[in-house]
Amino acid sequence: MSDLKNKQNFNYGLEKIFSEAEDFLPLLGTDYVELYVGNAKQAAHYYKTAFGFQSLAYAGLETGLTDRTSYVLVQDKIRLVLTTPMPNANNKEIFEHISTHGDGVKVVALWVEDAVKAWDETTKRGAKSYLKPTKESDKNGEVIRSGIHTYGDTVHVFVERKNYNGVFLPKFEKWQSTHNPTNVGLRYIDHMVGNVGWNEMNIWAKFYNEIMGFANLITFDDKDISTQYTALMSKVMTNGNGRVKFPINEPAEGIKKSQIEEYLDFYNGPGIQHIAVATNNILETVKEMTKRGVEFLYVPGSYYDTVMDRVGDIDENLAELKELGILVDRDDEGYLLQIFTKPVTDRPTLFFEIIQRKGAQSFGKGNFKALFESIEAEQERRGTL
Ligand code: TYF
Ligand code: FE
Repeated sequence: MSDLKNKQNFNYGLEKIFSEAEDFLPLLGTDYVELYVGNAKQAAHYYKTAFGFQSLAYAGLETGLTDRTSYVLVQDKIRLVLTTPMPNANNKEIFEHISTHGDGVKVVALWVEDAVKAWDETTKRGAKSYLKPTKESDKNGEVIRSGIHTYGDTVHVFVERKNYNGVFLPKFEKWQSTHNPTNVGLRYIDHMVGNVGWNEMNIWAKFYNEIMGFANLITFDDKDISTQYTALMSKVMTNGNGRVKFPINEPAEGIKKSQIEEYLDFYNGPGIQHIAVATNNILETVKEMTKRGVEFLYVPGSYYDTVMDRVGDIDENLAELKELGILVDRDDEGYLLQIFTKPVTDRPTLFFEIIQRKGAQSFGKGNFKALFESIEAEQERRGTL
């Protein structure tokens, strides 16, 4: 934490920052992200074909699981689980999640050394339990999972897998698929952003601070994040070692309806807005994803007329960035390249960000205006602005 603390452009001092020894919720990283979807088989095909994920594990009728079917996909450190309910009396939660929200993120699972302690420490600070510590085992060892509720119907599951060497979790089998597209260079989850309701950002920032020991890394108010028409506010929360970052957005007043309100209307409440995944070569990654049919937000060519004045020298070729619509921003430490997909579901809810960091640890504040104008153009087409 100490090196992060020295960085001038970040906003410390609002809350207590926990040193490593005091960190009551040490996180090793993101373990997996689970989406509840209407058709897991087809979603898995999409994320493999278009996003370059590989088949990892499967659980369903063939493996003795009767209430749901789950496909687990992997790309470097990212694990994506796609789950759909089967006719069964015990899984109302999954049916209701899909009918309320459409396809969306249910579980942001966090990798821990001790899932019992993670549950004890968070529930004693006021977290609402989702899953009491539960041991599951098979011939490959034992996994302990526990979980708590966060905003909306989203949950955090703590996964302790130090005594496990199976392919994913007990009850899952290795998935041998005949369809194995190559990866597109996605490496790890950089951050996952939640949209919460009006005036709820501070409530959830406080939740991550007091209940999960996170600190506020940066705050963007409605002056930082607004266009002529719409506004929002955002607080980036980070865990002690910086491996897990959760920005939280809330809508702000503008002349027109902000993208956050649009999300809340279509998702029927708070939830995960975007998953940002890191690559070492954004040009290649985006070229490949575009070829495979992923749709990215369109950025007006005029963005590239002034970008160099703002960011100075960069390694990449401007014409190539322009061709793909990749955005660039610089801070005290370096620069970053980022691009946003259009929503990946029919509802204008969940989307992905592809990000390449070259020193910069910030979030692309210099791109907010151009980005939000692109999003407004999409809202306009949908008639939801
Ligand atoms: O995660 C971030 O902060 C950036 C910018 O609705 C951003 O990716 C912020 C809000 C938003 C979309 C992107
Ligand atoms: Fe982001």
